Amino acid sequence: MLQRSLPILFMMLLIGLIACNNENAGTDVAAPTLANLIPKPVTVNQGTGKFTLNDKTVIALAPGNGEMLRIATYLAAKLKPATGFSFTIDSSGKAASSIALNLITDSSLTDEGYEMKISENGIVINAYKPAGIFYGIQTLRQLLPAAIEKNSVQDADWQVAVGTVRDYPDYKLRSAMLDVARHFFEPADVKRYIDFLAYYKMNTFHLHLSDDQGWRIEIKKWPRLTEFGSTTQVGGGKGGFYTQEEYKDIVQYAADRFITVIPEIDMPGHTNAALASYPELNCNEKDKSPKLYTGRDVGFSTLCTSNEKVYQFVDDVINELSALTPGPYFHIGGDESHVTKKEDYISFINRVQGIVKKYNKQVIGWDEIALSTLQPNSIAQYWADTTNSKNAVKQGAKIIISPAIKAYMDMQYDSTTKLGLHWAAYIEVDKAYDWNPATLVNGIERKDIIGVEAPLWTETIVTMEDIEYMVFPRLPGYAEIAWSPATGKSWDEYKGRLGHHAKQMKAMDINYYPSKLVEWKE
Ligand code: TNX
Repeated sequence: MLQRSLPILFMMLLIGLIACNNENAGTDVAAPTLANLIPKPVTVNQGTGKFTLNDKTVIALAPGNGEMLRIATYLAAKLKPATGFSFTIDSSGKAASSIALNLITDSSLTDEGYEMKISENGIVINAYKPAGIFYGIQTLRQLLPAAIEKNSVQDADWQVAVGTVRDYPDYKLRSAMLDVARHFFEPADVKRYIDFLAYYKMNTFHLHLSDDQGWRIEIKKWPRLTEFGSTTQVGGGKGGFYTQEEYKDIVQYAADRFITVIPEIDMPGHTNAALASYPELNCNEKDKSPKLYTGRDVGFSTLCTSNEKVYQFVDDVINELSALTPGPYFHIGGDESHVTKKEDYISFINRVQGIVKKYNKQVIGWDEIALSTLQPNSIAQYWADTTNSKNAVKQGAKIIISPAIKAYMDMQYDSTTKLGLHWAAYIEVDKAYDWNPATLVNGIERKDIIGVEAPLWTETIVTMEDIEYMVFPRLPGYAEIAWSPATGKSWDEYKGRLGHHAKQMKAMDINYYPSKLVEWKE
């Protein structure tokens, strides 16, 4: 008897060993929880029990709304690869297991808010507007095991904790910038960056499209900007640019994720690439254009502000780029124009604001633009100079808060960081998180602030891996500053949640900086 059962016992032991060694088996054994969301929702209540996605779960929605159907399709595309389930989109209202997406008439949720009810039988996401449904979906992604972010079928229990969430953003504008001028990044990288913003409920993407080292957007009337002005970058190398079609595709990709693109053409300084392309934009036209520039200095170039040709150029650029950009904003730069005489700078910015207005866009400029007479709806972006920024407020302008000392993602974490700069500060992950835009500057109050932006300048940033290293893990913190209520925030509490996001960053293959200040729960 014993002899006959020995091989069976041995087999059972072997199977047990294999099961224990299989890293994928029952991935994420921890009980599902609502406790680790970033940005932290306005209210969260965890119940008991769990809902488990299965191969019968459908995405349910009312028929007849194309935008809702598009969002449901986006959700299915996010959930299918890792689960392998089909997630049929269903409007019969009869499914046994479902994720239901509903528009409701509760305007107190605001345009971007949502509520989510998870029971053992299914999930309901309600919102007043489609954007809110989209943000509810981002919350759902974070509530599932992190393996949901993988691109191939994973062996996991797709559980979500029972509970409710009611959530809406604090700031209207929640933004990150990417400088594609100092180093050029291909559309695929830009889209990956946009996906990062969407995951953390940011709604604005500022694209810095021109600088001394390169001009990155095709302008049909001024073809040498890209034929010549785009052909290098910091340190040399081939540079690059977006055709108008590629730019439109990026804008659409962002719009599909409820993200508005702010295009920036930086002027009158930071214009060497344009000046090198067209001699007539220089005051010393009779001499010659400057050469293309591949260094890292700032503040040495200027458009010739007394030259009418320059205004034709600016008009054409703003006209073409505005036509490609559905969003309400046009960023005119305006920073560090150190070689433009002050009176010339002021008259230039005043005139350019009028051109932007003519093409039905709202002006945004770095805080120096407050030296000019701001148009009633112009927006100043506080990055360095509090006097300029307060002056903008006095003129009635709204402010985007992007202080270099807190929010510049190109600043090194500490003195050992290999990438990045440190002219403004070292910004460790705690310092990036632990500040309040509404109390940072005496004289700039909550009511003056339209939103928060974290810029990434790319003098030292060459690859997507470099981008990820500087952006993560600071970006989730900036997103939380912009989305979640300011009261009750603390680094100590936040860093626990952030530690849990290591799994998601890993699942998304993000090359993040593993700050020692955080206990990473990979
Ligand atoms: C300042 S921020 C700049 C950029 C640089 C950045 C580097 C701003 C408006 N101007 O031109 O890339 O510092 O951190």
